[in-house]
Amino acid sequence: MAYNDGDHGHGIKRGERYSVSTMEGALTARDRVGVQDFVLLEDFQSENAFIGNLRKRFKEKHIYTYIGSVLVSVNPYHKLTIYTPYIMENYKGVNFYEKPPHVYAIADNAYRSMRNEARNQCILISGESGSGKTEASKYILQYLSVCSTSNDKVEHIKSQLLQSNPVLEAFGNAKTHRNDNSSRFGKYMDIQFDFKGAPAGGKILNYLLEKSRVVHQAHGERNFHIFYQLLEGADENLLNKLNLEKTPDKYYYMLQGKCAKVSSINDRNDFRDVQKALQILDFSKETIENLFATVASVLHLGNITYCGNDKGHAVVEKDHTVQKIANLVGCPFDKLMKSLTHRTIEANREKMLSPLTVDQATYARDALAKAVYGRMFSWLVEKLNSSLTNKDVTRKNVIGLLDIYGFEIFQANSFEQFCINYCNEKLQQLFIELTLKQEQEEYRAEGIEWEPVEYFNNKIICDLVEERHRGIIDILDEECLRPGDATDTTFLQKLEETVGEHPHFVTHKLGDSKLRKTIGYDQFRLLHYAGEVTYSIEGFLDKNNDLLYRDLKETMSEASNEIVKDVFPKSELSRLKRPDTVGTQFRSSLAKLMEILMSKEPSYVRCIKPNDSKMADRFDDNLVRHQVKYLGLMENLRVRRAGFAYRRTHEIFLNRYKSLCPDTWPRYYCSPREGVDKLCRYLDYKDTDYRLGKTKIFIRLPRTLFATEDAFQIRKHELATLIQSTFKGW
Ligand code: AD9
Ligand code: MG
Repeated sequence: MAYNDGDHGHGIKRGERYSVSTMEGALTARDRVGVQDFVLLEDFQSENAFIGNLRKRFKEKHIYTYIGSVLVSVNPYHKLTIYTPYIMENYKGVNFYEKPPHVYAIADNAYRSMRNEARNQCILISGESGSGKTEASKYILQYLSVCSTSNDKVEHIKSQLLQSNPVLEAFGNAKTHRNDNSSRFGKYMDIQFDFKGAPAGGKILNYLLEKSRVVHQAHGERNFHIFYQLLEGADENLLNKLNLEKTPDKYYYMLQGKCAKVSSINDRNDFRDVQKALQILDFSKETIENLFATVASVLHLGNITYCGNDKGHAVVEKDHTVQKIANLVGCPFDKLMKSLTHRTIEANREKMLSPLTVDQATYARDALAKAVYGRMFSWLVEKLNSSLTNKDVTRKNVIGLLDIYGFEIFQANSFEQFCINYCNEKLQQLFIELTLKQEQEEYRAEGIEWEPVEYFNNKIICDLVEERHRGIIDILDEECLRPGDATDTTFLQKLEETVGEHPHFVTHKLGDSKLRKTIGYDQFRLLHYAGEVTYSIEGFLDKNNDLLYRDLKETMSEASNEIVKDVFPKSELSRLKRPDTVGTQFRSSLAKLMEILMSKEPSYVRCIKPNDSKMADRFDDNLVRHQVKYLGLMENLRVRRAGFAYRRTHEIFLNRYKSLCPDTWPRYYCSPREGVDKLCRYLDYKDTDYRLGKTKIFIRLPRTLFATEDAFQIRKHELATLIQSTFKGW
C-alpha cells in the first residue's frame, strides 16, 4: 500500500492506493486456469493467445469462458459435476462477473433481464454438429425451471416443459458420423413466464426435419432413435400388437447403416423415459398406441419389395407386409395395395389408373414413409404445444431458446446439408448484425464515441442461397416447376449460368483453378463461412419437390388411426395450388424465425467441438482454431475491446467497489454516477482508461478492472480480518 494519512474510521485509510504491482500473488491461479473472460487477455489480438486460454481452461475442466456477455463453451465429452441443484442455486441472481462463467449465468441473466425490464429474451446457441448445443439448451431449460418459486401447478408445467425434450429427441435425433445424438431438426422454444416469474407454459417451433433419413442411412449412421427404442424397449405385448420383431436387422429402414447398437446409447432406458414423458405430457393411452402404430407402419413400409411382371409393372412381393400396414394405419388393404402400385392420371378430363414401374413404386413407397414420418413429427410438436399452452396467463414474458442442427460437412453432402448449412449461415448473420448493432447502439445511447471493427460479413453467402430470382433456392425452384426435361444436371447448368461468377460458388468448370480439380461433374461447392462444402446434386430436384402421389394421400386420409387421418386431411386433396417447395418453405420459415429473434433481447452461447473423435480431454488445436475463426470470435473480442472492454451500470460498479474509496464507503451521498466518478478519481484511473456514460461506466482496458478487482479482493480480506478482530471475545 502506498501511504497512510490517517485512519478513516471504517478500516480504510485515506490515500491508500491499490496498484497492479501489489497483486502478483493473485495472478498465479489465473496463469493456471487462464482468464475467465477473453477481454482480460493481455494479448487480445493474438489467435494463439486465444486458443491457449481456451486450452488451458479446458485442461482444467473449465469449459466456459466469456467474451464480454457471450459465452464460449467447449464440449468436455464427459460428465462434469457443475450441473447440480446446489450450483444452480449459486447462480441465482448473481452478476456475471462474480462467479465462474457458466451456462447457468447466461440463463440467469436472461431471466433477470426479463423480470426486471419486462423484455422478451432469447438465447441463441450455435456451433457445429457435436459441439454441445442441445446439451447446453437442456441445462438452460433446467435452470429456468428451477429459478422461480413453485406450487403444484407450476411444478406440473415445469415437468411438462422438461419432458418435451426426451420425446422430441427420440423422434427427431439420430446417430450421425459427427454426433451420436445429432438433432435432425431445428428447434425454437418459447418458455412463457407469468407475472410472478414462474414458468407458465411453452411453445415449440420446429424447422425442417431431415426426412430422408427415414428411408436411407449412410454407413455408420442410424435412423431416428425411436425406431431402435421401440424394438429394444417395447414389451412382448406391444411388439405383437405392432407386428414387430425385436431385431433391427429385419427392417430395411434400420439396417442400412449397420450400427443399430451404439455404446453411448441405451435404447431400452430411453424408451422408458419416452413413455413416461408422454404420460406426463397428457398423451392418452390410445394416442400413444396410435403413435407407435404409425412408427411401426413406417418400418413395415420399408420392407415392401417389388418385382416386375411381364409388362414391367410393379407387383408387391409379399402381400402380408401391406396387410400389416393396413392394420396399423386402419385403411382398406385393397386400396393401399392399389395405391402402392398404381397412380391415377388425368387425360382429357378422364381419370385413368396407370401402373407404376418397379422404380416408380419404390420411389412412391419411400415417399410415403417420409411423408408419414415427417407429418407425424409435426403433429407431435403440435400435440406437445397443446399440452404446453397456458391459456390462463394474460401477461406473459418469454425466453426463447434456439437449438438448431449445427453446420456439417460429410463425405457426401446433399440437399439436407445444403439446408442445414444455409440455416447456420442465417444464424451467423444474425450474430454479426446483433453483436455489432448492440454494441453501436449502446455507445450511442450512452453518448460515447467508437470506431467500428472490420469483420467478415457472410451476408454475401446468404444472398447466394436465398436471393429472389438469382439465388440457388429460386434457381432450384425454377427447375422443379419447369415442365419437360428438367433434371439435377440441368439444375447444375442453370446454377453455373446464373451464379457461376459468385466468389463463393465453385464447380468443376468455374471458379478458382486449384479448387476446380477436386470437384466432380455432378457437384457444386459452396465456400461457407464455416468451411467449404461440396454438394452432390443428385436428388436435389426430388427432395425439393417432395412429391407424394395423390392416390397415397387419399388412402391415408381414410385411415382410422387418428394421427394418420389428422396429418393427411381430405382438404388437401381438393387443393388446387401446388404447395411451396421445401427450399422455399424453409427460406420463409427461417425469415420468420429471424424476425422472432430480432424482436427479443439476445444472449449467445457459442459452442466449440474440441476434437473429431468424441473424446474427453483431447483438445485439437487446429480444429478449435478453425471454429474460433469462422465463429468470428476474434472479431467479437476485438469489437468488445475496440471500444471498452467492460461496462457496468454505475450502481453495480459502485456497490462492488465502494469500499475502496473513503468518499463512497460505507455510504455515498450523491448519485451513483457521481459516486463512480469519485471512486475512479480516487483509484487514479487515467482519463483515457474509462468513460462515464449516462447509466454505465465503460472501462477500456481489462488491466484497469483487473487491478480494481484484485484490490477489492485484498480489501475484502482486510475487512473480514477487521471484523473478526473487532468482535473477538464477544
Ligand atoms: V448437432 O448439431 O445436434 O449434431 P449438438 O447439439 O451441438 O450437435 P450435443 O449437444 O448433442 O451436440 O452434444 C454432443 C455430445 O457431446 C452429447 O451427446 C454429450 O455426450 C456431449 N456433451 C455435450 N455437451 C456436454 C456437456 N456440457 N457435458 C458433458 C457434453 N457432455
Ligand atoms: Mg443438437
